[in-house]
Amino acid sequence: MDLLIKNGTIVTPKDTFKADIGVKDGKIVAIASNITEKAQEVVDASGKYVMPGGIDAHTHMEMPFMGTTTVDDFEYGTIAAAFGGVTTILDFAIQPKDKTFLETISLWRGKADPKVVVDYGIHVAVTNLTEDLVKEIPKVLEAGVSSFKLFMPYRKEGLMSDDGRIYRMLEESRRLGFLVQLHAENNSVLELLIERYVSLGKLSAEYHAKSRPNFVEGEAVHRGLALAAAAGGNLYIVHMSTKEGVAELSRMKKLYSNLYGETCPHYLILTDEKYLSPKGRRYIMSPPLRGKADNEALWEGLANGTLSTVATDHCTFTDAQKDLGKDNFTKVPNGVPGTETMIPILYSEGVSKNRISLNKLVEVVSYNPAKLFGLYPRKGTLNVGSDADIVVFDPDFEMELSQENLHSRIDYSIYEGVKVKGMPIHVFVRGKPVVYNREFVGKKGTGKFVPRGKYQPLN
Ligand code: DUC
Ligand code: ZN
Ligand code: ZN
Repeated sequence: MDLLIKNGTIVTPKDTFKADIGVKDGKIVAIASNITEKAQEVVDASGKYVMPGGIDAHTHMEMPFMGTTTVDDFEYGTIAAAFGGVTTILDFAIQPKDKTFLETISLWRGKADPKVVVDYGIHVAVTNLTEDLVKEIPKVLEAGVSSFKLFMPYRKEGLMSDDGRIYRMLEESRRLGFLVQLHAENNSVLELLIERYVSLGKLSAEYHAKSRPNFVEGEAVHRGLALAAAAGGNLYIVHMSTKEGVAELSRMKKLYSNLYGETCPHYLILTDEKYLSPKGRRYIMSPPLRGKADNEALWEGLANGTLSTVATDHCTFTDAQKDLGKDNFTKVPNGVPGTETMIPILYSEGVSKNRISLNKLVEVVSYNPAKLFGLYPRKGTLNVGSDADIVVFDPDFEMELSQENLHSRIDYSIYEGVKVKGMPIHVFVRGKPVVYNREFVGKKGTGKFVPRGKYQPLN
C-alpha cells in the first residue's frame, strides 16, 4: 500500500464509524477496522474525522467579468480550495459569443491544466445558444462536460439567456441526460430598479441589494422550475439566497422530479447589513446578501433536503478591483471568495450549532455534487475503488478567519474575525498529500481534468 490512514472516524452521508483506509495507486483499496498491511506512509488519524474530499461545484477562476478578471487563477484558487478540504472544483468556462462549446472547453483547459493543484471539471456557461450548438451537445458530453449554466440576468454583461433558450436547453437535458444550471434573477425588474436608484443618485453598496429584492429571485426560481417541469428537464438552481426561492423549490419538488437547489456559505451566515459598512462593496455579489430569516430558511432547506448542495461561487476581486465601483454600485465587479472557508464554516456554524449533522455536511459538499455532476462513484465517497480524495479533519483545531491565514490572492476576507473550530489538517488528492499538517505540499499542474459522466438523479 502507498498510504494507510489509521484510527480515524470515517464519515459518509449515512454512517460514522471507526476504520482504517488503505490507498494504492491513487485509489482506495481497503476500508477495515484494523488494517495491518505495510504502507509507505502511515497517518494516525486518532481523534479526527476522515471524510471524502469536498467538491466545490461552483467556482470562477481566472474569469474575465465586468471589465476585470478574478484574481485567483487556477493555481492560487486551487491551493485555497485544498486548504479548505476541497479536492475537486467545477469551474465555469464562459462561452465567448463566437466560440462553440468545445472551443470554450479547450480555452478553459488551456488555462487550468498547467496550474491546478486539485482535480477539476468544467461546466459550460452558455452565453449564445444556437441550434448548431444544441447539435454539438452530444460531443460535449463525450468530452466529459455534462452541465451547462444559463443566466437569467446580466444582459448588459452579455451573459443573459431568454426564457426560450432556457426552455430549449431543458428539453435537451431530458433527452440527453445532462444538468441545466440556472442563475435565477428577474433581469428586467432588477434593471428597472437599478435605473431608478441610479437616477435618484443612490449609488452606495446597499442599493445593490435594494435593486435585487427577494422577489427578484423568488419569481425567477418559480419561472425556471415551471419551465423545467414543462420540458421534463433536469434543473439545478445555483446560489439560492432567499426564503421565497427555497419555499418554491420545496413546493415544486413535491410535484416534479429532477429539480435541485444549491446555496453558498455567504448566504447562510452573512446578512445585508454588510452593505452598510465602509467596505460594503466587498460583499457585492449576485444575488445579494439577505436577512436573518433567509439564513435560517436556507439552513432548514439543507437540513430537510430541499437544497441538495453547498458550493461557493468563489469569484475573487481585490479591493482595487472592487474600487472600480467606489462611487457607483453598478460598476463593482460581482463576486466573493469562498472555497477555502466552505467546509470550516459548514462545520462550525452548521454541525456544531446543530443545524445540520456531520453526515449531512458530507452529503451536501461531496456525495450530492458527485452524483448530480456525474462524478460518482469515482469521487464524492469513501469506497473501495474510488479516488483517494481524502480529508483528515481535526474537530478541535481553532482558527480565526483572516486574510493573513487564508490562501486566496485576495487582499481581504469577507469572514475577517469569524472564529471556527474544526479544520482540515491533511488533504489528499488521489492519494497524494496536497496539504499536510496545514502546510502546502502539492505541486502546480498535478491536478487533473476529470471527465464526468451523465447527471445522476438524487432520490
Ligand atoms: N454572481 C457573482 O456574484 N459573480 C459571478 C457571477 C454570478 O452569478
Ligand atoms: Zn450566477
Ligand atoms: Zn457563479
